[in-house]
Amino acid sequence: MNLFSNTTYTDRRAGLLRNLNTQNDSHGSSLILIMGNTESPMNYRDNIYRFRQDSNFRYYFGINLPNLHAVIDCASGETILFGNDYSMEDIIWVGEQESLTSLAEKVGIRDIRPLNDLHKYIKESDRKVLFTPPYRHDNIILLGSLLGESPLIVPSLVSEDLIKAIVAQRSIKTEEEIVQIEDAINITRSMHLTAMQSTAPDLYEYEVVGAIHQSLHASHAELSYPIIFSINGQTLHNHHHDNLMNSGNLALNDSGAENPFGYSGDITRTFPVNGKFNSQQKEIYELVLKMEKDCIASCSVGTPYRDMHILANRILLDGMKSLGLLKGSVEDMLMANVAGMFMPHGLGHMIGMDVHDMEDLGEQYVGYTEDIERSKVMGLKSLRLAKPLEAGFVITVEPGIYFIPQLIDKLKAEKQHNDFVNYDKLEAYKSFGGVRIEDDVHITNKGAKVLGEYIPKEVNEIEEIMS
Ligand SMILES: [Mn+2]
Repeated sequence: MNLFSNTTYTDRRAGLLRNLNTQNDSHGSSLILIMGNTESPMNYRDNIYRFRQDSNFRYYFGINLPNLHAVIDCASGETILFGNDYSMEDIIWVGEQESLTSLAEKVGIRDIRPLNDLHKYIKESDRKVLFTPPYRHDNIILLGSLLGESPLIVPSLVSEDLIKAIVAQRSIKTEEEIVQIEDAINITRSMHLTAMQSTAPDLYEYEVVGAIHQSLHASHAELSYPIIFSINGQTLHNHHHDNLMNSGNLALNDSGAENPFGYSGDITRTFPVNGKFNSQQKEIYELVLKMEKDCIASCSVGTPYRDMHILANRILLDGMKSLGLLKGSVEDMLMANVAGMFMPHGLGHMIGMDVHDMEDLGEQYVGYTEDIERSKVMGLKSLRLAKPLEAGFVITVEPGIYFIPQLIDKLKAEKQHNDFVNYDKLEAYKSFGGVRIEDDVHITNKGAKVLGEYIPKEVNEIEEIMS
């Protein structure tokens, strides 16, 4: 099993208790319950999906196995791991497994108790139980039974102080985490180079997706999210791969690996199916590339990420004005949110063990503070990270420009943005698709650093790889 040293886990747990006391010093007698994930059946009990451990559980307790739960006693600082060793029946069917005692020792835990003792322990201790938002139904039901509450109200009983304490800690990546994230990005890089080299006219998208999977699994990695690979890049989360690719199409590949330590990469590249950008594609591509590079260069400690999203919008508006697709003052267009029509998603998000890091804890805790109000306009409303950047954050920077024919037709019919949009000229872009370029960036006191080995993104570099 891929584990950091036991001091990593004991230090993380001690840090969590310190953070929790900073939130609220009345938690001295509480219990922190962190639930691991169970196996998920696909179509009958023994036919299961790939097991994915809960990220909070893996962060604090390391063990990447199902059916484990852990309690940290805020008073004593001690951890109890609840779980069962394999029975002979288990060994017959799925083989031998390292003992829980041995695994627990590697993550600095000495107190291991049978899974069935969890109920009794919670009941008899009669102390306040702090837990994070459950997102799997089996854990919601288990929590209901542990707390003696209806599963329906369990999600409303989560501890905001615990959420804030975890977010504060997991947001700042340590050096050994950066090593793992870079490993995930380097595997992701091979997926992207493979995709560029296997794309050609008259192939189906799924044939390239198959090659991406091959490259991923050959590195003993798993997907950090379902692959987006499509000639319809204007559909933001397009998980269908059944189109025949034609010369003249752009292909958008947004895919990433989760490495054996459980850290994620999230990269997007867009390239021409026939290996050569036409002039229309090149103009829009170069504009998105400028948005990406300028935003990365402007990221620094203390800069609100919301400002970076607005910078991307400003470059988009200025560039599309130069191409004759927009008209009028860029400041007026910013005020009228014309950019949301062409980039309806946010500029980026935190990344770490989860591709959208810690979103199980609530996006508002990860990306916002109490005094940053969430926008309601297209684009900005989808910004997952708005708050000022801190040293140690790892974030994605992923601007895009999309021509969504249905949206263009709707806004045109409603005469929206008539003062700014040259709808006649846009007609020639309605089958363009979309361009997105995404890298994963480490914020340090020296500025922003793109993590991982370089993944080609200049026009000439992509054309060279595909030639
Ligand atoms: Mn992303």
